[in-house]
Amino acid sequence: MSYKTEEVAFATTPDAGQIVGTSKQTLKATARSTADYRALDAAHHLHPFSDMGALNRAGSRVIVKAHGVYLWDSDGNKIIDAMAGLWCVNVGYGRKELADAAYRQMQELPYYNTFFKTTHPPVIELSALLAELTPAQFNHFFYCNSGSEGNDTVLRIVHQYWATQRRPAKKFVIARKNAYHGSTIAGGTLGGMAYMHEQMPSKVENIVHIDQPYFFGEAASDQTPEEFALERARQLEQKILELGADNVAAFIGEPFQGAGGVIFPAANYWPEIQRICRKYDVLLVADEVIGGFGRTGEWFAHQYFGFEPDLITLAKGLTSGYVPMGAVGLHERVARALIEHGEFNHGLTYSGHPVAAAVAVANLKLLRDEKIVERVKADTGPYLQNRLRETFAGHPIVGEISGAGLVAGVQLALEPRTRKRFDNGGEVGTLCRDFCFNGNLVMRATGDRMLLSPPLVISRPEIDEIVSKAKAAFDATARTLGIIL
Ligand code: PXG
Repeated sequence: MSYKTEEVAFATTPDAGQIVGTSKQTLKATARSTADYRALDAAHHLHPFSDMGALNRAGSRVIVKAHGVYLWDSDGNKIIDAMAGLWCVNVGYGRKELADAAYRQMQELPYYNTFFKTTHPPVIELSALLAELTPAQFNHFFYCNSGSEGNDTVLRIVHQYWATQRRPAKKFVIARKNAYHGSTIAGGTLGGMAYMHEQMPSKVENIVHIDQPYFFGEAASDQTPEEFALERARQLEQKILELGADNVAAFIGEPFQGAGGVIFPAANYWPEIQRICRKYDVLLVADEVIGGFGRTGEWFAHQYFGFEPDLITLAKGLTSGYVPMGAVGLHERVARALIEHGEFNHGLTYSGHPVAAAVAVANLKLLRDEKIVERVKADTGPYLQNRLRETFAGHPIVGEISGAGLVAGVQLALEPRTRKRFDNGGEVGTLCRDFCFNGNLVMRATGDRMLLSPPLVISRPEIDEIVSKAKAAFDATARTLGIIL
């Protein structure tokens, strides 16, 4: 079908009639044909992290509508979204409560700043609610518009904290290779993606990296996951000693690496990291941009791994992606130091934006009052993890499955038993990702790992649909590689 008129009868597409369950639902959304959209997109839009030449030749998929865990494209295809957008649509698409909150707030007070001795009800409500939902030591929150800005803010807070302690020499921040902390200059520098560093001749000073706890890819063949995790955690201690503990301000890590491949360290990793940070008086920062707000079945991923950070970076699930917002939560002792020592020279026009804050409040109340996180922990999380492990047990190109709650990484491998990886792993991942997409399933590939992170409201039958579509895509990938099933 083509969309040439202002008003489009979506019901002409068989599946689309199910969007709201009515037979003649009309949508204003798509006024152009897919071909016209693609041509205009290619002519005027630069996409993030994309090879634009190749993308423009192939043409983008135009997403026009979403509801629950499903997306619809401009050709009327119904696609199941196993990535919750980009790890963010925790309450699922189409929640009217969030739209209503934005509408009401835009009419009441669409914008006001919080710079010059002013505040407003939405940011007050949000801060109080975050204090209630986060562990007890977090009582203060600073706002921004994204996870990247959140990590920029973390750096500013860390340096200010040590200045207030009269220890300005503590300025090095230790992060990890293959971490993702955003794409501002500071976020990109903190992150450990080599391909991003290559395109950033200007980096932030005093940031160094240690190795990641990626057992499948980097452990020696005779190491247990726990031995390997301990070895990688102890690199932090070595790095601190090398730099001098008096010069080290903070360590930052994602509790599990998200974009880096859903890499879950063994259970002894984070307690050891915490022990080292405490021993050398180094602030511990958990980047909860993906792990926060229920992904692992706990409200925050650091609770799943059992450690207590001094700072947490929040974004994505904070608003379920309905509007942009990020935040940093400060441990009471860090907050106190900032509060008691004069001005903190940092802020953004939209820090604590009233509409974003109102949407965040509505979103967090849904997560809390509908017991969505509890359901992930007790029901849908274990169900997804079990279904994946049963379905792919013994699959000839699946090396390991990592994850908890509603986040998982599936490792592609040439020889699963010996952990031998494909020489062209990135291409195999892309192939598998394309098979998923062609089967109307969105999964993400990071190199040779296939990632899932569906909306937290997903049901068991929808999980079954994802797993069976993923199986078909993995089988097709193996067949294309000439591997016998
Ligand atoms: N920290 C973490 C852990 C993230 O995953 C950011 C910070 C930055 O957030 P903003 O809002 O500035 O993008 C992220 C973002 C992917 C993908 O392809 C992942 C992210 C963003 C875009 C794509 O997996 N994570």
